[in-house]
Amino acid sequence: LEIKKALVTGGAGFIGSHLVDRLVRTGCAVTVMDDLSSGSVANLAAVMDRIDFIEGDIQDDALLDKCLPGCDTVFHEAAVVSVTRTVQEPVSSARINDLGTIQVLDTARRHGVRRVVMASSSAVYGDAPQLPKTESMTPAPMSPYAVQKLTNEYYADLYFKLYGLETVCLRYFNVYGPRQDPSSPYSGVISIFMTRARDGQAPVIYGDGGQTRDFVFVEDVVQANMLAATHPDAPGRVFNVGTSQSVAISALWHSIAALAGVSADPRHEAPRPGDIRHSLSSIQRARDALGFQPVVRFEEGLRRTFDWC
Ligand code: UD2
Repeated sequence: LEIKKALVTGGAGFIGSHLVDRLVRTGCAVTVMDDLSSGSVANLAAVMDRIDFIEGDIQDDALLDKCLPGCDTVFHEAAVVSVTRTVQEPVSSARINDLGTIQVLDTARRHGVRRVVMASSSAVYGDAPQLPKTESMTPAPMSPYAVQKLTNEYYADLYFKLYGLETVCLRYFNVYGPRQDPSSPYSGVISIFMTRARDGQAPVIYGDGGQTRDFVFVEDVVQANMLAATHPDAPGRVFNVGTSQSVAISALWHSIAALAGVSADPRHEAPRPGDIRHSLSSIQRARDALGFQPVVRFEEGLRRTFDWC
């Protein structure tokens, strides 16, 4: 399958903008819709003159209607991406993450879009003890964010079965890389630790640092999106996107401190409420069905992120 024209919601964000870069490189027409609530046009600087950029919110159905004509593919990356914010604002975040998503799906259906690839999250697994997390496990959402993403998946499945809209959901694990905004207190631990290391400051580790995460480099996430958008076996399915390897948070700080040449000891604070202890993906389904294989090794990804930071 070929992508000729794509809409990327949230295309000015961390993950969305890398996806836009790739789509532009492959020669397809790209429209970006982003309300710039967490994204930034600076992320699109290299491609701005080759895309259509529409500033606006996915709840604005008239605007979505203008973006969709001629699109064969939609990548839906727009969301309130902070778990903490959804805990503080369950209603307004549901408007964006749930109603906004249904609006994207329905507009895509009405315009005869072939496929919609949606950003879901490993958050849907909650803190279930079974490792690695496989897509066949029963979800156990523990935050509004996780419930919202799981709801998105159910709608995606429904739109596939009910209307024949080809939908694919990608459950991202901990994505990292350049453009992950380090200034937000809700940002990913890697961008926070790198900013600290760069400034010669000690980081805060919540809990004992023995919690582990499956960190996947943003370019590998882009690869998963491209496969999900083009592979004939993808529609109607959910796929983990991770590396099947995990790193402890205290070891992560050691790696970053070594990269930066600093030796500050972390300060430990109480564990974050609701923090998951271990997170590790099985990516067998994406590998078997789509040929997905992450290629950026953790050391390389860290170095490339640090070079950017
Ligand atoms: C990630 C995703 C989130 C959701 C969730 C699903 C990111 C940024 N967030 O949350 O969207 O999908 O997974 O479970 O990818 N930590 C510190 N010090 C800091 C910051 C973080 O010790 O300054 C710890 C934190 O307590 C946690 C780990 O580092 O144990 C990772 O934190 P995170 O915020 O990067 O990501 P996570 O896994 O909470």
